[in-house]
Amino acid sequence: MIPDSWRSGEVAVIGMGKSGRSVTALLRREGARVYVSDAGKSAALEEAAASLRALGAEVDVGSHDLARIRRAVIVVASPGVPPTASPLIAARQGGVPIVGEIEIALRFLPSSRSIAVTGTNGKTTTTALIGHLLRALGVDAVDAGNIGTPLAEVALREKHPAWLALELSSFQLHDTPSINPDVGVITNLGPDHLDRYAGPDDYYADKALLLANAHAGSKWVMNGDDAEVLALHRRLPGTKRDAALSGRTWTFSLSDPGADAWYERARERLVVLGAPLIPRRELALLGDHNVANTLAAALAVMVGDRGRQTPQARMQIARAISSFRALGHRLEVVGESGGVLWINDSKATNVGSTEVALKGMTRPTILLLGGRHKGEPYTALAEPLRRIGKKVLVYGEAAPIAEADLGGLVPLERLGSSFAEVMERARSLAEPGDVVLLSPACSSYDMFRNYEERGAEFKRLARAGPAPAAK
Ligand code: UMA
Ligand code: ADP
Repeated sequence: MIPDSWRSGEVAVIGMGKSGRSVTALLRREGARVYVSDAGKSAALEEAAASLRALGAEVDVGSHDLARIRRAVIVVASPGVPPTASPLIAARQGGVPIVGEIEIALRFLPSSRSIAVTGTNGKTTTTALIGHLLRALGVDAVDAGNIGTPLAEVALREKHPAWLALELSSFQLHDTPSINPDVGVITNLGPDHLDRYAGPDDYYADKALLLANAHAGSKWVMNGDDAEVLALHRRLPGTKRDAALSGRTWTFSLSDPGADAWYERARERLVVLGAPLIPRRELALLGDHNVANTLAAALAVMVGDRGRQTPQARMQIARAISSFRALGHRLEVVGESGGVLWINDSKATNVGSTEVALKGMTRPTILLLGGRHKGEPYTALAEPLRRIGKKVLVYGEAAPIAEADLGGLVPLERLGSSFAEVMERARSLAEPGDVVLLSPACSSYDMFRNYEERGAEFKRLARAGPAPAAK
């Protein structure tokens, strides 16, 4: 499973998060010598270090031994470690190849077929839907990758699944040179992660790597409404123009009857591969963007195997779509109290996803916007906010930038970095009939461990109600 050259020295794993831990365990199981290091310092990392040492790995917590990394036979980078981080600079200086955890894990999963999903927004929802539909059809399928279960963890299992629903971020694609899915899906593209990339084109270039190994048997599902996705697809050598070289492509669209899967709005139904699949009302997810995610997922599952296009399979797929529920932190309705509706969209970590959330709002909305700035301007939010925004509360590190972009265009108030204070202010402004929407367009890392913690805190405070008045 691993080349002999890797056994001639040490494999250096950078980062001891989920992916670093699983890939270390996998490499140790194969008998490779592994040095794993993490720049962070915490009790959780110490605990992880102890369990990896027990597997025979050598571990550093709190620093990376750069000289040792420079001498490694291969470096395995965690997706959250940027190429400018010192251990990756050291690896490049030493001429050491850098790969990601997915690249290693794929070597151990030769018999698992895959539907791989990338894009700026909707990856997790689409991946979860694909896994759900496959399982409903009786296929032995597992969801993995950026969705949360490292692929190396799946590779460590005794039994490997027949199919993978594999979510891939741009960071993961950057270091997965042999990615070669049976079906590849791109949900949409918009600027994101500009704190890591020099510009949107560099970010899109990593997304394009999904198609890097396109061949005659490849199957692609592309967003036919997204000019950037179509441009990316066209730019690739051989793709689309020569199916004999690059495989076949299917498109989904929210309006185009010429697409392979489309939303027939006039009759409020999803049409896939020439026949109606399911009425819109049977889909329990809010917003047009989720119709697009569902079209993409159904199409990917159906083109993956002709047996999934029979009338019986279509019925099973439709039934499974109607039983799929929204994932947490994605336009998740927390509840209504005193006529005020609280919605947790903590996973909206870029401007595009917040724009989509605002477009879906039908009541005066108090928007909680802020966190760690990722480099995109917030100006695209002015138009939907003018339509539905009652007030924008900007907070956290991004507050001054958001205020500079949106102040004067929409009613806005700048707050500090206390989330409790932000929630208190939202509550005092909200009147019956309003919505309080956490759709922050930023990452959470300035104030929380991750978006899940931010969303959980929003839900807790939303449900806690006003603090009892002091006696
Ligand atoms: N670290 C170093 N040195 C550095 C920088 C970081 O040691 O120079 C360490 C940190 O101290 C930390 C570790 O690296 O302990 C973190 O690694 P990581 O951020 O790659 O986290 P993992 O736990 O391995 O999780 C990763 C993905 N994280 C990121 O891409 C940031 C998870 O996606 C993914 O679910 C998991 O692998 C399994 O595949 C999360 C994510 O936020 C959900 N993804 C981004 C997104 O969706 O926008 C791309
Ligand atoms: P990702 O894994 O790409 O981050 P998620 O499914 O986790 O995608 O959703 C992240 C955020 O983007 C949520 O706020 C969600 O409401 C929004 N979203 C989901 N699908 C789409 C889409 N197709 N287009 C735009 N925004 C979307």
